[in-house]
Amino acid sequence: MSKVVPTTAFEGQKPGTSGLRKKVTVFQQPNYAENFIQSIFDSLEGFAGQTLVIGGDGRFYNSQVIQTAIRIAAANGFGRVLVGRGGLLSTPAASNVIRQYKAFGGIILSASHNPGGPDGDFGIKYNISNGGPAPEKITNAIFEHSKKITQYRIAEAADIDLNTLGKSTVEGMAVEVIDPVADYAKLMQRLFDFDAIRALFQSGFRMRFDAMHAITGPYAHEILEGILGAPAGTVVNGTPLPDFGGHHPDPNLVHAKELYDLMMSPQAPDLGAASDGDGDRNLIIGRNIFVNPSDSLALLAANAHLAPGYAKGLVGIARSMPTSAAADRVAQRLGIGCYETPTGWKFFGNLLDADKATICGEESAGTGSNHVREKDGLWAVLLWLNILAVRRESVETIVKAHWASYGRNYYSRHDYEEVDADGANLLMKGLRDRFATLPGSHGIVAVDDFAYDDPIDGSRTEGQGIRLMFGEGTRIVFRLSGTGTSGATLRVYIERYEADPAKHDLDPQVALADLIALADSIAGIKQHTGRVTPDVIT
Ligand code: G16
Repeated sequence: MSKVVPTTAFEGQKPGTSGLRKKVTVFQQPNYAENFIQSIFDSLEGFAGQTLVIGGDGRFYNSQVIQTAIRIAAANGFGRVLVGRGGLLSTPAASNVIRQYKAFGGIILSASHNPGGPDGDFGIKYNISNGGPAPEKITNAIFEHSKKITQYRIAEAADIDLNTLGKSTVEGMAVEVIDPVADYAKLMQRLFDFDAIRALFQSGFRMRFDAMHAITGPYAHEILEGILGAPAGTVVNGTPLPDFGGHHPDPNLVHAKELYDLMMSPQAPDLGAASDGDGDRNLIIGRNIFVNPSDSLALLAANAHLAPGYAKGLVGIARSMPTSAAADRVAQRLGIGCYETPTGWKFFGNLLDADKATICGEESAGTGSNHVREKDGLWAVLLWLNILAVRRESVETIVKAHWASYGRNYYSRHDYEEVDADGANLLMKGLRDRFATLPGSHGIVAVDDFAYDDPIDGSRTEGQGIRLMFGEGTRIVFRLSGTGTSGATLRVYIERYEADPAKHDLDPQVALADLIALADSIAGIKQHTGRVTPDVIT
């Protein structure tokens, strides 16, 4: 039997850059998750009898909300739910399952790279039938509905056994517990030359993949060590834990410091890689060289033809606005389309569906392609492996040859995390108030607040980051993160293009030192945030 439960609306159920992310304690309030899930369904049409995919990154509270989502889906008339065993599905694997089984959509439970555990973060995201995050039209409708919701429908049924593969029913709705890895592994096998990568490992090539006790552990164990024959021990921290072992599952130079230190030491293997909480981000470090995500996007695009899945070439490259323009230079040389979108993978969906772009990427450690509609951490690692298997050069040699050929986009992102939201908003307002006077000072040639007109559906998105442009590819961008759960996180993105190979060996913090100082003096970072240094420098 289903029942209708009266409820009252919660404030602030507004999806951010990637779904609704809040503290676990917020989600644990009675009816909080129920309201949001019902608001999702109430904002959709035509799903009666259709398939819904449900999965999450295994963080604390994952299994409870999965059972709730199954019951609400049954009471709302879905015909079938596909759920990953153990309630697990990496975000890219969920995207693949939605596409492969022609599902109506999917609910992904994750707060990505944010910490987990009872005091950590939780999140709910809705993906549409193309496998990608819902566009703003839908997320806005969900938010509007969440403000006036008065009831939700839920089946009164026992919990599903999520740990056993197989079929059951909840009030006439079929529930299938599926292997979270199998379909994804097959997809990777179709895209990449697994024989070449296997031969690379056989030749003595060594890597370390840090799964950060998050979702990619089972995927990496099966694909890298199982199918590709990398030695046991290649994958570390490979068991997903509800609190990620107490760490931030964020593959950056602060939270994956152990991997970074190893890669800079004499014991470094040939490749170091990591992925985040829900498996869509990636970190790539060669022996002695960190590959920044913007460079990684450019390098993957320039070399993608070496992998069978991309042998025919790319139709276009898309990147988020704060991502460096390194990929634009590759697109230009290849003579293919190049697109600049706001931050958020959801903005790539239309370009991928319309076959305008093959590879997309973001400075926030996300790269992916038209194989799914999410960024894909393990995909990026496998493409790197495929390239290394064909070129048989070190990561450092490949990166430096790329810079020599295309020039180097010196790039860094400075994050001031969980600062006072009022101060951060004042900082942004202070910059906007000076739009008329900034050009002409400090070498600034133009200033704007990035806006995007989607070339496919014509929708417009405004207020996506303040850009101070200095000409010749030099710029400073200020943006407030849309993924944090307390206070505000200020991101400052700094970039300068250098064509001369003789000047490519600087530490980016040195190469960009004057711009970094200028960012503070123009925006008043210290004054508005009370912080002297960033929390994370990438
Ligand atoms: C999400 C989005 C990405 C975005 C990133 C950072 O990633 O999917 O598109 O670049 O957040 O966003 P922000 O700068 O607003 O914090 P993830 O991995 O957290 O889902």
